Amino acid sequence: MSETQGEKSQTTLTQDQINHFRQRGYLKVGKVLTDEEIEVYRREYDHEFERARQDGRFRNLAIDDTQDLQKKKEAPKQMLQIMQMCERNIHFRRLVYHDKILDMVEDLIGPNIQLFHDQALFKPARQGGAVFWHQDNGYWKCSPANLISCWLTLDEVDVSNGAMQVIPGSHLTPMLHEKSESTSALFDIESQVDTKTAVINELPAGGVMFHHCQTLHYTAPNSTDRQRRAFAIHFMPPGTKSMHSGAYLKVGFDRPMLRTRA
Ligand SMILES: O=C(O)CCC(=O)C(=O)O
Repeated sequence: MSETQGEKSQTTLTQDQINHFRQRGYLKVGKVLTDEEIEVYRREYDHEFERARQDGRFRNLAIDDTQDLQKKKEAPKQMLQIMQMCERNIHFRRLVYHDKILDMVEDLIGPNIQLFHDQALFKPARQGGAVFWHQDNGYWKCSPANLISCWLTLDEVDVSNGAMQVIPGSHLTPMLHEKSESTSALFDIESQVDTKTAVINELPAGGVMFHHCQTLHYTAPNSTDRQRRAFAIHFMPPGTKSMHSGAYLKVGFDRPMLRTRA
């Protein structure tokens, strides 16, 4: 865990990777965590979900399709979320300060990095629900829109258990997010974007990808026998403000500085 001072002498990402992120709004990096780290984070993640089941500190983001499922005799979908894992667990607190991750974030948003928030996003085997297409900043309404998210996997992910899908270049156009007539999702992508252009980011366990806060992204239901444990860290340059009045997501803008270089 470190607050770093002084110049970073060279970039961690290659210039091609940085350009890829700037032009397409996402970057798949691959495995970053060591096997030892994966083992620790899996154990702590499972422990926190067990604890959250008891104290009710998690949400199910899956659209409530209970009635349809009852007809189909299926169990209700679950897209389980624990916000601010870094405040519940010392290991996840360390993870938001992970040097290798912050080095890459620095290459993408600059040397002063503040935490916006973090969340565990768990799709249980077979029952894992979708996260519908959205731009994060459609909800956050932050300005300037220069936040980035690091999406970390604790299990191998592919299209069938909820790998992240993105629309390349969509970060260049902010879109209105409001309740659509035709679907239960908040954003009616089909009327605005050709989803055939989506890129599926398969990753191994311990893998990392980044997306810009305006990149359209989606994760499919988990239809496999494998669970899909993911963790997202949302970073912002200091000075970021939200157009929401008061604190959004119960997080203010007085969040910890994770790295500063004067
Ligand atoms: O983990 C997921 O399924 C969705 C994650 C997501 O939407 C995000 O990190 O912004």
